[in-house]
Amino acid sequence: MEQRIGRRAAAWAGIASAVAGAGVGELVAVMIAPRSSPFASIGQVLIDLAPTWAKDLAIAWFGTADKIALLVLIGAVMLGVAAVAGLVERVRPPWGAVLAGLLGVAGAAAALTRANADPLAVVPSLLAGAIGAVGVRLLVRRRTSEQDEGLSRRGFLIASIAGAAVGVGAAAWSTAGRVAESTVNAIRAAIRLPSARTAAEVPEGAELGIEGLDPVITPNRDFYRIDTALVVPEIDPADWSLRIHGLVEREITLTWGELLALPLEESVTTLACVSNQVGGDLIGNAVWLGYPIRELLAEAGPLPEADMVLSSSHDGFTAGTPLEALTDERHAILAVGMNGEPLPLEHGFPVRMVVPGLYGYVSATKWVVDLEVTRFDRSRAYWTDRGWSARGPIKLQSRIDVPRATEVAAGETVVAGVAWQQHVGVGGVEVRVDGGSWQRATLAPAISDDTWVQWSLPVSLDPGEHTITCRALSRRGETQTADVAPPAPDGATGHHSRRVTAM
Ligand SMILES: Nc1nc2c(c(=O)[nH]1)N[C@H]1C(S)=C(S)[C@@H](COP(=O)(O)O)O[C@H]1N2
Ligand SMILES: [Mo]
Repeated sequence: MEQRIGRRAAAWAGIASAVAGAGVGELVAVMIAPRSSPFASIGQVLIDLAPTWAKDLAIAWFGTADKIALLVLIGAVMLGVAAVAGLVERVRPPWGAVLAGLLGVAGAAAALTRANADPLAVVPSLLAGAIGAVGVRLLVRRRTSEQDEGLSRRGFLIASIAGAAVGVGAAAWSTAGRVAESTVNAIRAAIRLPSARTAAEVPEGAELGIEGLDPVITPNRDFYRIDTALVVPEIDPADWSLRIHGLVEREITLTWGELLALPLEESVTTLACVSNQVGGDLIGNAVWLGYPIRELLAEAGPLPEADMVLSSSHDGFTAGTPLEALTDERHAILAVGMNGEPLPLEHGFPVRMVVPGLYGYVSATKWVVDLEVTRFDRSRAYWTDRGWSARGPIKLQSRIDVPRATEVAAGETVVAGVAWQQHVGVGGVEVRVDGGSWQRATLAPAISDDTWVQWSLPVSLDPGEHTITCRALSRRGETQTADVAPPAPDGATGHHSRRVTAM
């Protein structure tokens, strides 16, 4: 007599098969290339397809843990589909197996869409799909009653294999990046950056030294990281080159060796992300070592009709920067160093762009390999294609860092924070307690108009609840707007406030 296995057993069979497939897929990805990982490939495509609201939500909910959240989501969806595959296989074989196999095909297709993808990148996902499909097929086979025992033994065996596979796969996933990174990291560690002219004097007093206030120069390890790269690109500088082409008189190709031989200069620029919420921490300030993009463009000779430079990264991200911002006198550079070291891998090693005054999404391309001189009405960049504004000048903003605690001692307390509008400069900061009048804070000496400045003000708080608010004044004489706007499409506005209880 023939009978079907139970529904629950079928769903579990689907899940066990998919888990085994995914585990093996991840393991094989380690051997081929970390970026060929089924999870990384699908995750990367989802990142690139995600609408603006979804990306905003992810950053708002998970901050810089948004990538982990995405991987968890993909895992959950995969398990759901796998369970469905098991259920389908139970009633309509072999369609469940086909569905399981399609998961692998989806991963393979995703892997192929990546910039600079190797054809071998399809292997981990196809293998994962094949294992999933065969697993579902074998596990959900109709059984006859005398095979009952056999089934449960077989089920136990396959579940164990699946468990082992996922364990190995997870370990592989976590070491994959590290193994590949360690090779490039070793190369990076051996690099001796040339000494440079400096436009990076930090004036006496720029660092107020107030506990809880973000330091005026952000250490690399604390520097915010925002990008669409699920797996950090690992680029051997020996393989790196930059091509400058498009609307130019002469095409230029620059190698790592040629770049390092140019007279590099140090400059200090504060980078800010357009996704930063009012009061948020997607901003940091570093001493960058690099070469002016202006000089390279002058050599290439942009044609008169050009008004934009589309920069591309090794992993396919693009940014559209106004040509003017790259040819005027500001320190728009191809950066190779960050706070005295080669760029950290996650901040764009070996070469990235840094452009004072513009949000990162239109200017700060990491792992940059290509500059196409073009026009705004001809080319669109990664985020402009997703509804963000084509030009992204940084808005006037200020943030309260201190007091950090929500409870403070009544009486005199110091309020301190940072204020910025890169390439315009900050002229002042004002602070208000509750509905009181605006009081002028003390500004620390600015490094330059391209960096944030620290500010502080002692205020007196009666016992009870208070709201402390700050606003910046620009060097152009503008006052930071109180109008509340979300990050999309061109940067958040509004005043930052902190609620504290004085006891
Ligand atoms: N290749 C690449 N470069 C990129 C991005 C990216 O997604 N990919 N994101 C940009 C954005 S949105 C910002 S805010 C800055 C952040 O630079 P950081 O991670 O070094 O702080 O990098 C920019 N450069
Ligand atoms: Mo950003």
